[in-house]
Amino acid sequence: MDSDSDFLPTETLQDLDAAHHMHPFTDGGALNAERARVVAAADGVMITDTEGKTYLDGMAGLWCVNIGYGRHELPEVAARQMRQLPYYNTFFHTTNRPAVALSQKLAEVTPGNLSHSFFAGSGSEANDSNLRIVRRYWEVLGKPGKTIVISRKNAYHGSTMGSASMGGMAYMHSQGGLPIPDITHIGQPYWYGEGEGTDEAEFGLVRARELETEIRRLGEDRVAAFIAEPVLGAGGVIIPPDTYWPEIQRICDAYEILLIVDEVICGFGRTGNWFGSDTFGIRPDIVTVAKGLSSGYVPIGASVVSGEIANALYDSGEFNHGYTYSGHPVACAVALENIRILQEENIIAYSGEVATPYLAERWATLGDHPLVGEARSCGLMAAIELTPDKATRAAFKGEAERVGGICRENCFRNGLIMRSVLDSMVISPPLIITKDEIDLLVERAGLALDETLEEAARLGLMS
Ligand code: PXG
Repeated sequence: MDSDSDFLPTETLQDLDAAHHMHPFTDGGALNAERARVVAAADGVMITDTEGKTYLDGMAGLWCVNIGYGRHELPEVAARQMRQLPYYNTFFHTTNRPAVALSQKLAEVTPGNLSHSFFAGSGSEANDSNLRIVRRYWEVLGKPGKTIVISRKNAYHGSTMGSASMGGMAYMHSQGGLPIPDITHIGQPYWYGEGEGTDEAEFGLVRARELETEIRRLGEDRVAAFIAEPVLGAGGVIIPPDTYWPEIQRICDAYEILLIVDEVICGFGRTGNWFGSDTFGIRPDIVTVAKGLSSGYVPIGASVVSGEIANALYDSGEFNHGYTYSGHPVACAVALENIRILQEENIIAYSGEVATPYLAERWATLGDHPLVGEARSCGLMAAIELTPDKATRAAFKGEAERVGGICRENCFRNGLIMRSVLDSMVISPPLIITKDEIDLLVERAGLALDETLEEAARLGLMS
């Protein structure tokens, strides 16, 4: 980058950031007391800040840089596309080469019979599209009463009014008058946190059957769809018991409702297969994709739907929905190049067959740490649950989130980026992470845990 801000000292950048930049999901007072970390460059699985400190990025940015940083092919494709056709819309009976090619490619790689893509600029936008798509679908089929979307508590589906309403984060609903009408939430398959004293397989069935109970409570003629992530990501890498998804699928098949699988995190290799739906044997009617679709190099999202849904929407006049950047040629070209690299370099096979079992084995060793109640992983997403008492899975004294926050800071100090979700720690590294880098990740996580244990004891947070 050759802009003036490249040459500004870190402190000036931090002052200007504090003066003019509003950060997402951020307590401004807390941020400005500490100052923002200015990230300047990245390569492979490592990022570097303006002070020259490097970190192993255990989060692949924000669950998205699946092919890793520093691939020169993507900016080259972007520059070529920008020179040729930087923008054109896909409204008014026009299209462009990258949008055509990407929609064809998504029909090839997405699960089952999904065949048509409706493009968006992000996962949130794509989920807002989904809300309108499923309601319009039933209206066209002569069932306009089917408007309710059932989702789950603690789900994350985005930050717009529709997607945040489908999300199940109570702290998000508490600001801005959410959820919007006709969205309900059932329990999540979080056995460690909510299934105490129960058999894990049985708990999976119980949580799945909440969907059936909810459909019956509302009336099948009122329910449009169920939306869920294969593994809840932002909610804390909640991996469902093996019994969960087959039962959900049975219920979706037994009732006349659509199944929207939000693959924004799980898609493009995160769970060791192309899609979380492949890993869990799910047959979606719609998938939401974003993040790994472009490995985060450009913003893009999409709703990929079955031919049946696409035809219903197309054969009934105009579907009054779309974004300026639906089918953006540069974003589509970059996403296509990202998928080419994933396919030609067998990155998903590597992550599933080599990195996944190695991470599972090394990550499980963190479960022996006195501060860890459970270590779990699915593909290249993983979590550890922090607790002062392994046997009882007790909570820490004081505010939830405090010990998680301490651990996150200790990770940073040790050159590792892990995200905290309340008092659990999660990772989602680039899929290209090597065995040596997995060793380094686990080693640094272990050091951070040691320091966190010491600090939590000193602060009297252990019960
Ligand atoms: N669905 C899922 C499953 C997601 O994880 C979205 C939709 C929304 O995508 P966009 O592109 O609109 O952000 C997401 C996004 C976190 C965190 O703190 C996770 C996300 C976004 C921001 C923060 O873990 N996931």
